[in-house]
Amino acid sequence: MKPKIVFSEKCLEYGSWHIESPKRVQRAYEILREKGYEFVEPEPASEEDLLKVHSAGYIQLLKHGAIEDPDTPAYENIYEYARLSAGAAILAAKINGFSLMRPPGHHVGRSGAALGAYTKGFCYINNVAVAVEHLDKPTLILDIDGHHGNGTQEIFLKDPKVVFISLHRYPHYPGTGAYSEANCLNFPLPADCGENVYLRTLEEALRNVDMERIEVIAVSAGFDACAGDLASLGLTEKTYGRIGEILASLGKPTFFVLEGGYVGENVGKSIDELLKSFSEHFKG
Ligand code: Q9C
Ligand code: ZN
Repeated sequence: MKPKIVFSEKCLEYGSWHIESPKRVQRAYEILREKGYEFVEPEPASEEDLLKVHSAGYIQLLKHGAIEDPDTPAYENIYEYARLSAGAAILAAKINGFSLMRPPGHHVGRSGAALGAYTKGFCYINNVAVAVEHLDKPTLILDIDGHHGNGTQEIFLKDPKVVFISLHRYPHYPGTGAYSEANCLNFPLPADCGENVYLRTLEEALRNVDMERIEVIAVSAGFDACAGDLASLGLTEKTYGRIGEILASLGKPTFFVLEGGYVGENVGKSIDELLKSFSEHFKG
């Protein structure tokens, strides 16, 4: 059975002028609806869930909209939109589904911009981190967004229940992820390296993980490594089918949380390839 898509139209209500736009998610939603996926509605994450990841001071600033940076606007009601996106990640974790929500999350650390980066890169709450803390199980977080998941790394660095793997373009925004550190395994890749290099690197990355100790796989599923997108590594939607197969071969309960990916058509098709292939190959 194909994973269910966690989605609420509320996430389309704000920020139409930004590159991280409602259009990108709306187009992906339409494509997945046409492909016959089932959808479920999320609830907002509780403040208690947010405080497992973020500092009380940061949450307070977010509530008051005092978090603007050059990438990450202080939209009206952004706290509520971010809480719903985080709640969708929690629901995806519970049902092994795919959270198709915005705003994304992997660049925001405990108290704002992470690891020396100057901006939060369109992120307000680290959705995947909130879901992983909610489950509280030994987890592999695999970040396939084309940018380094610097916020997620900051949050889980040296956390014994998490292994974090990120494949990303380097040098590129946010400037981190050039080397591995403790439980955070980073695989910097040159611009437009292409599918073969990418998939070989992913397989090598996964060989570093003691899978016996992992109970859940959380995928920070960004699609801006697609050819022509913001962090292009020259991938196509077919590459995500291969990634789905590799993930399925690990045989663990798996959930997915949308990060970047700014061409809606590519995002929708890539999600379909990823989930179709994952469910075809998964033997749980
Ligand atoms: N304003 C995600 O994919 N680009 N974020 C900065 C100068 C920031 C990407 C360029 C890219 C952030 C979730
Ligand atoms: Zn990205």
